[in-house]
Amino acid sequence: MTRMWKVAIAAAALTFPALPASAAGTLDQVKSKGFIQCGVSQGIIGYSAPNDKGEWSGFDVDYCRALAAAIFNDPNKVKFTPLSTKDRFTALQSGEVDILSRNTTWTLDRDTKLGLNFVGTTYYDGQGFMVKKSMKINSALELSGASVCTQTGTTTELNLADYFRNNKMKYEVVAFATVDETIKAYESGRCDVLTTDASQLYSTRLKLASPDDHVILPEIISKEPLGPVVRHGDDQWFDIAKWTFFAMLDAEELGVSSKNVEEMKKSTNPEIRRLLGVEGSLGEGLGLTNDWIVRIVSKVGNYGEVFDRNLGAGSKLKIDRGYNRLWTKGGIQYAPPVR
Ligand SMILES: N[C@@H](CCC(=O)N[C@@H](CS)C(=O)NCC(=O)O)C(=O)O
Repeated sequence: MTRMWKVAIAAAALTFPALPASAAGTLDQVKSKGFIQCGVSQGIIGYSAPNDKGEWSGFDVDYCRALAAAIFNDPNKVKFTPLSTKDRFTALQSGEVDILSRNTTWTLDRDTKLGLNFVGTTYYDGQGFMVKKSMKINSALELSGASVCTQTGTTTELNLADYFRNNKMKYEVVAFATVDETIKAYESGRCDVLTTDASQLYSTRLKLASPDDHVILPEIISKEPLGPVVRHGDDQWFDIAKWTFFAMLDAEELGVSSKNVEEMKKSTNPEIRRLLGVEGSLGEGLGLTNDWIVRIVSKVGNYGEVFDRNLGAGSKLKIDRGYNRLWTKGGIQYAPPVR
């Protein structure tokens, strides 16, 4: 192929992201390279952050580890690409990553204009505000005239504009490309307020020199359904991505966890037998083995376990499950059945 053609095809792939050559057969490509390339954030405690040894952990990280467990029976067969808000979608479109698992809000615009598919809502979030306690502010409605730090290329910026316009309040936006710059600017007093998804405010507060000097205001001004994203054009990969998430929810609902999964294989409950591949051949439909959910749950855990250790009671963040409780426990997390 001449260089001119290569350039033309690369340009077409970016213009019509539904058609990149790399989109079809992601499972086969992943299998042949031996790992999943997973796009994550650049460092948000609880979601995706590397430790001193460069090992990544977090809620978004564990989703990719669950995919790796399902495919390779090894949660470590993942490489992580930290991506800024600005670069995250192009990295997926161009094939630099196989999947994006990076606190990304599902919106109509993103779902239809980028050549991408949203896998589901792994975390129901909403946008909030943080201010210094010394400001003695109790409500976001007292923020007229404030300067607000945020990140570029986010839904956060758009909601901020809507909220202040709707409430006829003035504000000045100070936007940065990275989370570290945003936090630094807020901490050094370049702005009065920091705004982002509420869960991230808790994690961001932990990064500040004196977290107790900052408060999160009660208002939640938007819906931020966060979830993984894949490219258009590869339904098998899309199915694997969706059902990995659903399997983790269904496992929690059926009381199957990393602690009891081996024991549960002996269960007489038909739903549990299907979930664990003791009966039926549901994994084959995805191009995986029939024990694919056993692999996920034994190596990574069910949804509740993953939530708890990264964001909930078993983590530093201690975020309440809230909407992210199962539908059987008063929340809105509801997965289609494994059958
Ligand atoms: N959920 C929103 C906001 C997501 C977002 O990226 N927020 C920033 C603010 S803390 C962030 O995660 N930064 C981390 C990073 O850039 O690595 C979206 O999808 O646009």
